[in-house]
Amino acid sequence: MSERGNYEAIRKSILELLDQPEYDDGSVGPVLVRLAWHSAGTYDAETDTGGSNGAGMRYEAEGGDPANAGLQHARVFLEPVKAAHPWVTYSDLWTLAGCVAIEAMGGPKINWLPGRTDFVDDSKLPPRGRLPDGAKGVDHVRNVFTRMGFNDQEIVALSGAHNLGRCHTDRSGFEGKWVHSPTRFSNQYFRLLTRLEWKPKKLNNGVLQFVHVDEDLDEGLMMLPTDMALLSDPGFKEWVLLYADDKAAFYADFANAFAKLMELGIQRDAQGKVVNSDNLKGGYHS
Ligand code: HIF
Repeated sequence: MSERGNYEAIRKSILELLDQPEYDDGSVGPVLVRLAWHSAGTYDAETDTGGSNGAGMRYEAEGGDPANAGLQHARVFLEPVKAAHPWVTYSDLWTLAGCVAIEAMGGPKINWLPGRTDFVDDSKLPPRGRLPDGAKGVDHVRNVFTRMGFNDQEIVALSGAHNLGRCHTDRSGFEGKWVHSPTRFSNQYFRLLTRLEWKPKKLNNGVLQFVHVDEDLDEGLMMLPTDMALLSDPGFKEWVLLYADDKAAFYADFANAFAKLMELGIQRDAQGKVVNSDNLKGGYHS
């Protein structure tokens, strides 16, 4: 029997590649989560453009957006999975990999559905500049995520993903990780955001971030200006405080918000079948 449509096989292949002792903190999980989110986070609800359909990051226009620096590593890690299961679309593979990584790192189960296409619909291509800029503040964060269709509560729930992974000077200009265990999903990001004292620090490259030096561990943790923005706005802060205290609420809300992120721009019928992928006009295939 053909393996086509067996997403359990894809999940298994993804799980097998997550642990990479030589890479960052020992797992490619975090960068796969960032790939999944950046593939979807170009969405604009008003014009119904952008989103994960089309896997546009394969091409220079989107892949070369400075906001996507470093994600070529994530795509390369996933190439063996694509080679072993050529029937899976890149857009399904990248979004599923992020969800599998979240679950494998101890996060909630994300309700992921297949059916995305790799046909590129020229009329749906997002311009550069749709992804958020970590150097900015409250209005920027709210504008970018409202454009995708998220409310304040969902924005804060999503933000808990910065529990995972780290910043790299050669990718974003920022440096360091948000929590001490960056390959373990938890609500520690919110706990540290609310309980530690954060001080602005200008890095040698001129980039401004916020730092907390943990004397016991002699290791600094960091926050982006956009992370700090969640504390300075009452509409965001109430959710930060809730998620710092209530891990179960965070897991439940995060799972819903991340599943919604993965679905941006994907239209399904009542059976869950994608209705806007098979008959795209004027698209081209990779
Ligand atoms: Fe991130 N994010 N993100 N992010 N992000 C980085 C890294 C990760 C923003 C900026 C950055 C989300 C929202 C925002 C992850 C997941 C999510 C980096 C560092 C920056 C600068 C990149 C590097 O240098 O390698 C901004 C401004 C956001 C809007 C507020 C999402 C909610 C938190 C949507 C989300 O899921 C993950 C995971 C990483 C770690 C990647 C790694 O390589 O370890």
